[in-house]
Amino acid sequence: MKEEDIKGIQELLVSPKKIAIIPHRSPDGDAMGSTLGLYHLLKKLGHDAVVIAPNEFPEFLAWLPESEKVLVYEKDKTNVTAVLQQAELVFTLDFNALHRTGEMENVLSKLTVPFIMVDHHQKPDNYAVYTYSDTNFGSTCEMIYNLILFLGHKNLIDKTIASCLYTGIVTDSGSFRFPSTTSMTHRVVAELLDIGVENGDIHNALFDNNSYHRLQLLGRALQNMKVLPEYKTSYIKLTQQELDEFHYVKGDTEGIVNYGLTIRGIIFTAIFIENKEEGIIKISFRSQGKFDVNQFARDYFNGGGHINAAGGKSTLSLDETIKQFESILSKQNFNV
Ligand SMILES: [Mn+2]
Repeated sequence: MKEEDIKGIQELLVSPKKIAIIPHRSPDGDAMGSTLGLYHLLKKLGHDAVVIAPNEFPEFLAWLPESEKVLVYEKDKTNVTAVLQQAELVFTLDFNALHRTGEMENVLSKLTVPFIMVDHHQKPDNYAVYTYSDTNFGSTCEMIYNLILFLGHKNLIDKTIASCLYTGIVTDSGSFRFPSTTSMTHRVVAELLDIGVENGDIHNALFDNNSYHRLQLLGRALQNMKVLPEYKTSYIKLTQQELDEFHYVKGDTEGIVNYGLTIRGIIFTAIFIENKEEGIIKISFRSQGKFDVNQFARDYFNGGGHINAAGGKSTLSLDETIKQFESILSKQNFNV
């Protein structure tokens, strides 16, 4: 981070302020961990902080300290809009384009107060007065840890803040196995453990909380998997009917996409999930090595993300979307 940006943020935080902290829509462990971690720090500094999620966060994150105080825009648009309009400062964490907040973009884009962005995705928009954006980081939570140090508040990191930050680091790194995991990541985690993070309990809370239905849905998803060895590609599809059959609740399909990469020789995988309510097919892409799914998602499926993990969507039917996907594969170079 630039010295003058750190100074600028310090100046903004010098007197108590009403601060809104925003994760992206359909927030994940990193989005909720970073926003709540920063929230607890700002409260300790005497600010009137609030986390405002565009929509509901998944159940497996409900143990995060004070997640019950998170406001959900799409559940209560009128009141939450009023809260947003009173904010004197806005942090946007773990995303870099306001459309990632869905409908909430309409409110955010009209605010005139300063925005601060902390994020690790590619190609940030320039809506923020201070932008801390770096794709070398595996998680926004690791960047928030750095930001707290830059601001001179390391001594304020307690077990609560550390647990929030640990959550984003562990979820966004695939439990420390993605290549974005650095020696610095492990050093930060070591510090967080010294502060008292109960890593075993957090792993249990995050990963050992399947419902019976979710595992059955996973079983169906795996049976639906197609493998295209000539393109080193696999993909999974799930219809709305299948989601209904297994009593789908939000978060149930989280992580299923990753199974496609665990097949020997596969470097590219996708999951296509039909969403009748929104009238779209939601797509997640994963890759190993240099095959750039961020570019792929941007080029063909109205999305984006990171080089090895990205999302997109399609307004075609599920079958047509998959047909389109398969036809694009022949144009890709998988010998990267
Ligand atoms: Mn992230």
